[in-house]
Amino acid sequence: MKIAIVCYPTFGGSGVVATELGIALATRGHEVHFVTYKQPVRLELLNNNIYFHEVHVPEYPLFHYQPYELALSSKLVDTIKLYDIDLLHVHYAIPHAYAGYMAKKMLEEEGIHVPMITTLHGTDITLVGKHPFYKPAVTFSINQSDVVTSVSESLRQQTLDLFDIKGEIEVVSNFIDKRKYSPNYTDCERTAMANDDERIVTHISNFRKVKRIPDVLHIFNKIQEEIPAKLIMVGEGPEKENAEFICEQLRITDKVIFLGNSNEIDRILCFSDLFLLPSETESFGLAALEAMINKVPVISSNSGGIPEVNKHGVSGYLSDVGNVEEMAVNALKILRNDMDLNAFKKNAVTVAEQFDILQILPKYEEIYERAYSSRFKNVDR
Ligand code: GMT
Repeated sequence: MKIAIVCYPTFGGSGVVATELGIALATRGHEVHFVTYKQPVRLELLNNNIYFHEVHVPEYPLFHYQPYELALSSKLVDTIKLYDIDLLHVHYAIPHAYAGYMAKKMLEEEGIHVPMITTLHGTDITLVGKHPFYKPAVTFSINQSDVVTSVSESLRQQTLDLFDIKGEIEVVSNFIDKRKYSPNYTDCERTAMANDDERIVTHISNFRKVKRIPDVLHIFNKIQEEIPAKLIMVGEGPEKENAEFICEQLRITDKVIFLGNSNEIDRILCFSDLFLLPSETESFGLAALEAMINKVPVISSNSGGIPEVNKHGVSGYLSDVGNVEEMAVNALKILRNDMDLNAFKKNAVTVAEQFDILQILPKYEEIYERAYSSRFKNVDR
C-alpha cells in the first residue's frame, strides 16, 4: 500500500513510534511517505520505499500564529494526489487529525477517497486535548477518523471517559524491534560514565512537568545515600534548569550527568542498571519499554498505561505517583546485589519481548486493509 504518515518529528514517543512503524512498513514492501515539518529524528535511512515531504509554513507578519494546520493539509492534498496515496495515518490527534480531516474533505471534492487512521498517543488526550480550548475540535476530528487506535487500554478508557466518542477505539500497543538488540553485545563502555563499583541509574524524557523530574532526583538521592551510584539524565525540556538547581541543593551535582537530547539511547541504556519513570501520567511509557528491551529494570509510577508495560516485581516495581520513599526502597531491592539485579534484567527483556514489532505490525496492516476496503462507505451516491 501507499501510506502517508503524519507525526511530530522531534524527540518524543509519538514521533518515534510513527517513524519506527513507517520504517518497518517500508521493509514489508509498503511505500511510506512521511509528511511533517522536519525529517523525523530516527529516520536516518531514506530507502527506496521511504519518502519525506517537508511542510513549509512561510512567515507572514500579519499572522500572530502561523497556520501550520493549513500548510499541512495543503501538503497532504498535494502529496496524496501526486503519489496516489492509499491511506493516511496520523499520529497524535492535535492538530494532525484535524488537518488530515480537512485534506480528506478537499480530496473528496475531486472524487478521491482516502481513509484516515488516527493514533492517539497520550498528552493529545490527557493533557492538551481535554482542555476546553481544544476539546470540540479534538472530539470532532477523532469522530471523523475512519479508524481510531490508542497505544494502551488505559488511554482508550481515558479517551472514552473524557470525550464524547461515537465509534470504536482499537488498542494497538507501542512496540520495539527485538532483532535490533543483540544479546551478545557486551561492550557498553560503562567505564566512560561510572566507576566499576557504581550502579548506573538513568532517566530519559522531554523534561516536562508530567515527568516529575524532582522525583527522579529525590529517588536517586536516596539510592546514592546507600550504595555508590551515578544518575544519567537524557533529554531537554522546561524542567531541566530546576533539575540542575535541585542537584546543587541535594549536593549530588558530581553524581548526576546531564547528556541533553541523544540519538544514542540504546548505547546509554546498554550500560544502565536501572531506569526511573515516576511520571504523573503516561499513556504507555515507551521509554520504559526501550529500557526493558535493553535489559534495564524499571522503577515507575503506576499511573495510566505504565502497568501494561512494567510488571510489578518482575521487570521492576510500581508505586503511587509521588511515593519517592517506596520507589527508592524498591530501587535498592533491585540494585543491592548482582544476583537480584541480573534476575530483574533478564525478566525485563522477557516482558519487553511481548511487545515485539512482529506482533504489532500485522495489526496495523489489518486495520489499513479494512479502512482501505471501506473507503467509499460514507460517500453520498
Ligand atoms: O510525554 C512524552 O514523552 C511525549 C509524548 C509524545 O507524544 O511523544 O509521549 C506520549 O506518547 C508516547 C508514545 O505513544 C507514550 O509512550 C507516552 O507515554 C506518552 N506520554 C504521556 O502520556 C505523558
